[in-house]
Amino acid sequence: MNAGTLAEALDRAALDGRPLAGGASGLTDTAGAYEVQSALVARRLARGERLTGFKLGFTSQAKMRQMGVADLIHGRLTDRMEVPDGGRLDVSGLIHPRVEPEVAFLLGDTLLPGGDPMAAVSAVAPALEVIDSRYDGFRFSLPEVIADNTSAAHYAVGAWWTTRDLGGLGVLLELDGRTVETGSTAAILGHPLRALAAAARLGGPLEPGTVILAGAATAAVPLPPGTHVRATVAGLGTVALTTEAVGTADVAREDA
Ligand code: OOG
Ligand code: MG
Repeated sequence: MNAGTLAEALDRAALDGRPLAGGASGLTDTAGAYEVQSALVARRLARGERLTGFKLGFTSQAKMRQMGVADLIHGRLTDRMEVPDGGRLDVSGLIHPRVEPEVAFLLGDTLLPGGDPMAAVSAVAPALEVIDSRYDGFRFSLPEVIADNTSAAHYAVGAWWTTRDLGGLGVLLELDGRTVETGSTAAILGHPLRALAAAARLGGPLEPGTVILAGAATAAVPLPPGTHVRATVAGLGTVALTTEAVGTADVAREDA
């Protein structure tokens, strides 16, 4: 399959909420996989979406273990993926969403490869990422998940702090007030600053205003409709969203 054909298939899968079979892409190299990712993101931009961010994946052992993949990956975020803190997210069109707690950097200056990456950062915040692999059963090879824009689906960012050290902060993920995952920002490459440096190296230059997700500090958990999800990062506070299933026939019938 060429890059354009696979990008179109992944785009369709996301739009229709119907997964593709993993292992069928024939993709074997990461360079080719990032070409597919670019073509996939270009399709979103052609529909009027705007780039808002850059994300890293598999920066923690917990995630690598969960997904059976052992290499750092990166993807792109757009304005359509953004959910306001405390907002509602319709998950009815998603395939099998999962949520994970993260930290986010906001760029005040252009982030360039080399130099002190923190000098480009204007603020940090707690974040939630909702991932939704376009492959059946969340089963994929490393090139396949790269091609799929690293399973990116939605994200929410809490209040921004201009001066906070992100090292070794406790992380909590709650669904409906029940703790489902706990961890530390130290799980993110030892320190989230290393994720920022990786973003500079792999994605730079990145423009001022870009949000960078450093990667999940814990494993991801399934996110059903009708769920209030909240992440807390010690010293940074919380970020939350509530899922709903607006698009389903069941809800439509209830409303009738
Ligand atoms: C890939 C996305 C990984 C993270 O934070 O590690 C990621 C996946 O798990 O499907 O976003
Ligand atoms: Mg993530």
